[in-house]
Amino acid sequence: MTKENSKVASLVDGISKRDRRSLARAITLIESTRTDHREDADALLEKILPHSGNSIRIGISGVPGVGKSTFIESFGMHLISEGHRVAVLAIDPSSQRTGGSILGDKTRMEILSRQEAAFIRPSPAGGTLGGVARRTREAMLLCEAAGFDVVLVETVGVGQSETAVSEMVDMFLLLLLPSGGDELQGIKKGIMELADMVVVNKSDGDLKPAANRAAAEYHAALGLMRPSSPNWKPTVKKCSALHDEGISDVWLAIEEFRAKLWSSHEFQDKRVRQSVSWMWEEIKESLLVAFCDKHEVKSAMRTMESDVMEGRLAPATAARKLLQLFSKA
Ligand SMILES: Nc1nc2c(ncn2[C@@H]2O[C@H](COP(=O)(O)OP(=O)(O)OP(=O)(O)O)[C@@H](O)[C@H]2O)c(=O)[nH]1
Ligand SMILES: [Mg+2]
Repeated sequence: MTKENSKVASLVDGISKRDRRSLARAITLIESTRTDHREDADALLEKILPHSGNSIRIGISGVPGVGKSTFIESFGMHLISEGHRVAVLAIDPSSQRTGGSILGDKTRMEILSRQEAAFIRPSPAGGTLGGVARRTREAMLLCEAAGFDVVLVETVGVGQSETAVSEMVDMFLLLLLPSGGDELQGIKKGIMELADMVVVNKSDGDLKPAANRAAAEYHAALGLMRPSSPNWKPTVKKCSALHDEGISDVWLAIEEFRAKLWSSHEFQDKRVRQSVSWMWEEIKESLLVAFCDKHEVKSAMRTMESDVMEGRLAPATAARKLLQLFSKA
């Protein structure tokens, strides 16, 4: 057995024994961009694939400060008390800043992170959204193989990453603040449309009446949207992550969602569809990297770009010319 293979074998062994350190090392391996690491990562993924998939994958999004970390801590502890094992992954393509505010300095989910039945992994630093999304998908498979039956994928609700997350999970949960109409305007309609469940957080103390109003407004807004599933109408829940209120209700609704989609086979079909589109995403991402790396393309790219900018070349013509350079042996 070569050195590389024995490294992969020991990671596979550790993961099958639910060893969190092996899982963490395996994720570091798949995050590496080194070619030899990539080969090991592929070998590892092939080995663990038959043991993956046995979880519910939940995307959690919301603007900074809405209480994602507080919610995940409270929700995670509730799940553990019911015998589940919870993995938390984060997607934040901007995380080269400070490691991002996600899982950053403010709330570290300190209680949850100390649990044997929890695994928390911050967003891989740097890279494109496509790259970060790809590594998170693979990390998700590794977590499942390590026996985590609930996988939470957290993202900040400010950009495109919600779409990427919603495409890799079974259910997308949007956390919102207890404020009225203006708030509703501030949330991009597109993001609301992704939500299978809206949770109004901070429904406590003085904020309770506002939370009730907001929940009613969101309920009405969701009613106007065409549901993306024939088997599920997006619901609105209220909770206080800080005071652990309404958290078990959220989980009950998630279980109902899973049961409904499972019995209608929508759950399974969605996973299959996601796998195929993941393959194509992977092809696109890899082709683009290879394209930009090719010497002939690199040296012509700038000129082509300025030709397009100054109107000397039609964009499609420039693209075709560059593609010809790429496909030349
Ligand atoms: N009153 C009240 N405050 C809450 C609740 N949940 C979170 N908070 C507070 O809101 C602030 C932000 O909470 P976080 O959990 O850090 O929010 P976040 O969405 O993770 O923020 P980012 O990581 O910056 O995106 C903190 O001061 C929390 O204590 C809640 O249910 N009720
Ligand atoms: Mg946070």
